Amino acid sequence: MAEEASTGRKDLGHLAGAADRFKPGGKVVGIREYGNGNIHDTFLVTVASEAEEHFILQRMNTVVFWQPERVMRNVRTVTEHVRERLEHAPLSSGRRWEMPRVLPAEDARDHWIDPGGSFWRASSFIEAARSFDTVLDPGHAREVGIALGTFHGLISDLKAEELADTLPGFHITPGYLRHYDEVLAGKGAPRSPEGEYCVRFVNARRGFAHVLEGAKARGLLHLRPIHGDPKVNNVLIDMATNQAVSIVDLDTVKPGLVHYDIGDCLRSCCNPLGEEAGQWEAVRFEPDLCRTILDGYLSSAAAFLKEYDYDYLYDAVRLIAFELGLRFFTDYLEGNVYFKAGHAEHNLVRALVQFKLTESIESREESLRTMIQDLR
Ligand code: ADP
Ligand code: GN1
Ligand code: MG
Repeated sequence: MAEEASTGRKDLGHLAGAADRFKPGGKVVGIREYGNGNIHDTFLVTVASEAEEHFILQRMNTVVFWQPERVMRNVRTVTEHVRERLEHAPLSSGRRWEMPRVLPAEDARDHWIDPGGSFWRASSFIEAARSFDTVLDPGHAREVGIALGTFHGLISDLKAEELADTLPGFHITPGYLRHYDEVLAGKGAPRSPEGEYCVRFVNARRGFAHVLEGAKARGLLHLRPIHGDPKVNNVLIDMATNQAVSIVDLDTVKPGLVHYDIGDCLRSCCNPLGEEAGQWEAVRFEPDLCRTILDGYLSSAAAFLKEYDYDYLYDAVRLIAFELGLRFFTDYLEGNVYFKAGHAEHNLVRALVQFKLTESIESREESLRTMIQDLR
């Protein structure tokens, strides 16, 4: 019965039906849940084929991405752009770097909608690589930084008009704050000590929420193509060399501030207990990992960062940790409508983790600013 509990026996047939639509070039011989993403349902499909033994099958979350066809167009644009660039100019480092390919469904479309209305897509599997939910060691941290810098370089010449905005308002912190205020007004303040702590935490940082959008509006920071979601488990590491080989999860690639990406990468990687830490009181930000990641990132990105960009790096990591806590807390108040949640309080605990992380970042402000200054 354990098998039924994990995916559901009825669902297994359903999954095989979806997998069969993507012409895997061989019989599907296995399907299992894969990865720890918070948005889509992701499966690894095994195929009896000599060419490609695996592919990734996803049931897209169309509540979050309510125009999934536009997302698929973007993902194709990005992956094809990077593949063409690499064909003409391979990375000077000579390292392995791969982009997943969008796999066509049998009618040559890039998705299949099942009779129940679920939206399915498939992509090639990056073989002999895996991702981790927390950073393992300084070598891993450096590779994540290198991966983000490499990816920013590879998409730097994508034009804004080539990319649709698949998630309007993504990483616009003042917008999340407005939405939170509406939800709080509608649902009423939570009564638990943890809920009250979160409300106080957000209130104390209202003015800060505008820091990056304000700098953008003043013309100090500029839009560039970004990933949007470069957290540690979206970076794939080659199992033989321990080098980063890919960043997946390309649904949110669009013009934005590189600060959103750098902040997201740091808040994710410099939290050794991880986003899912049960012991949220013990969460802390690890400055040595931060230095190592920035060092890896800057090994390719220093060429395009401007003076003002450095001025806002400290604010970026503080803000994106705060913003994610605010997003989790709002989702808890709303009844877990956005992030997948294992139990009713899951997004509350996730919010507490991010708020503790934000406090830890704030307590290190002076040393982090000095570190960023030294890296210039
Ligand atoms: P979500 O948006 O739910 O996070 P992702 O697209 O990130 O979904 O997929 C979930 C996880 O599956 C990723 O974090 C990664 O570990 C793994 N994954 C996704 N696509 C691939 C791929 N093409 N090759 C290898 N692993 C992948
Ligand atoms: C989601 O899809 P996934 O799990 O890689 C979210 C990110 C959050 C992250 C927190 C589209 O990322 O913004 O930082 O959860 N993605 C979207 O774990 O909202
Ligand atoms: Mg992901």
